[in-house]
Parts: sequence; structure tokens; C-alpha cells
Amino acid sequence: MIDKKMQKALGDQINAEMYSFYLYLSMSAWFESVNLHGFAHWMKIQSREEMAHAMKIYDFVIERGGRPDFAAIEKPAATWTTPLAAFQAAYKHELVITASIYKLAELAAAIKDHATASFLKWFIDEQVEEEANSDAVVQKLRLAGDATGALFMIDRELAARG
Ligand code: OFO
Repeated sequence: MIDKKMQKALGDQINAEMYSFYLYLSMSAWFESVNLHGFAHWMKIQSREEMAHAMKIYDFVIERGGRPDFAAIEKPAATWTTPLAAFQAAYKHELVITASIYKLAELAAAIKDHATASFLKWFIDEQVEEEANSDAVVQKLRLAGDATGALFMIDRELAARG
């Protein structure tokens, strides 16, 4: 049986991952609206990954005999000034998610919940990739600057995300 405090914290993380899903889907819709379909595709794939993260935690809580408490999912922003601003927001959001995963790991260690500590290792590793992926696009967009041709090249590249 999972500790109640841990269950509550994991429930909050399910909510945070659902918000990530919502945020990236909102970014995807915005990219579609400005005809950057490769960027939109990348964000849509990312949003699916976030839903998978939420479900991974949900399944873990259930497997441990718990029952997550669902809270309202915050409304995400709907527009960004530039593709760079959107990806900077995504990168900043990933830093927040990393911090919340670390807090979960600290709680698991503090209450000696070894099963949750072991489960969270996957998320700790995943966050390294999550941060790197959005930051890589931020760096490309910075290099592209105001060059429309470079922007379309990045769009084509992001369209290939599987
Ligand atoms: Fe679930 O890692 Fe991004 O938010």
C-alpha cells in the first residue's frame, strides 16, 4: 500500500504531466494556425509523450493499491509571439517539471519508499532528454534569427519527429 503523502504528491505530478500535455497541444494548435506544420507535429508528439508520462504514474499508483485524486487542469496559454518564445516557454516548463520530479524523489527517500524511489529513476533520466530536446530547438531558432528560410528548414526537420 502506498503512503498517503506519496500518493498525494504523485497525484499532483499526474496533474502536472496532464498540464504539460495540454500546454504542448496548445502550442501545437498555435503552430498550425501560423502554418508551421513541422513545429506543430513536434509539439503534438511531445503532448502524447506527456500523456504517457501521466498514465505511467497513474498505473504505478493503482498498482501500489492507491487511488490518485484528480484536480482541475490549469488552462494553458493559447498564443506566443514567436516560435522562439514558444520553445523557450517549453524549455522553462521542463525545468519546472524536473524540479517537481526531484521533490518527489526527495520525499520517497525521506519516507524510505524504495519502490517509488526506484520508479522515479526513469523520470529523472527522462527529464535530461526532455530538457535537451526543447533546448536544442531553442538554440536552432536563436541561430536562425530573422531568416525565414532557416525557419522553414527547421520546420521541415521537426516534421520528421517520429
Ligand atoms: Fe513529462 O516531461 Fe515534459 O513535461
